[in-house]
Amino acid sequence: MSDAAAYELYAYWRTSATYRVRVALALKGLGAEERFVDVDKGENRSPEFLKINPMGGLPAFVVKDGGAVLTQSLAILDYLEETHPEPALLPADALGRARVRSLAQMLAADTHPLITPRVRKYLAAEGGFTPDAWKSWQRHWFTTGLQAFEARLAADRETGRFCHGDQVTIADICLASITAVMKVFDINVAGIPTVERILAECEAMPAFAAADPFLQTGAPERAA
Ligand SMILES: N[C@@H](CCC(=O)N[C@@H](CS)C(=O)NCC(=O)O)C(=O)O
Repeated sequence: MSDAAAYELYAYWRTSATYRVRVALALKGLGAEERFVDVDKGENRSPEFLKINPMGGLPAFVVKDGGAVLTQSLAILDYLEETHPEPALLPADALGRARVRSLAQMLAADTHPLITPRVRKYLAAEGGFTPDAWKSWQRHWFTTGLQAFEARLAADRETGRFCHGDQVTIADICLASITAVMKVFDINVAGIPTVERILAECEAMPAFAAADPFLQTGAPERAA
């Protein structure tokens, strides 16, 4: 893999947002040196990490030449797309790009933030959430997001082998990033056949397979 020395990626094994960057890097033939930040030990809230990302979220992406720190996975994907346009992860036309970004944000902006550790910790501490209540919460928001995503895919004629035509885009990356973390939490959503068909296409590609959370540094053994 080329360019591994050009970037640093602050990462944790199971993070959905970091998964997106890992897949995009791999699709573009790039790499990054990973810096492990243990979210379960609260290292993302340490003074050192908050200097890197005051939101305390992973990933953070460092462009070593100049030292710029990028946060927000979709902004990092845009940066990679602009600096390494091939293979393109956005369509060539403006309407297509808007559709792909809309699909991506249905999951990255409207679904994923609701199931993050900071929300879990707040609901447990301030809302009296038991582990079972948290599981129901996770299931509810994953289901809401993925069933809406399925409805869009099933209705739109632009849907093809992948979310938009026959090329992988950031919409596929965001989709797979959500279902990868659902597997970690052992959550299934019914009634999403188009999503399942597209995920099978993604998971057959080495870039997606290599980003599997259970293959990352610090991951536990996958449950049998
Ligand atoms: N919108 C951000 C999300 C960042 C984020 O919330 N990352 C999660 C892991 S997937 C995290 O580090 N959470 C820590 C926490 O919630 O305390 C992005 O796309 O990069």
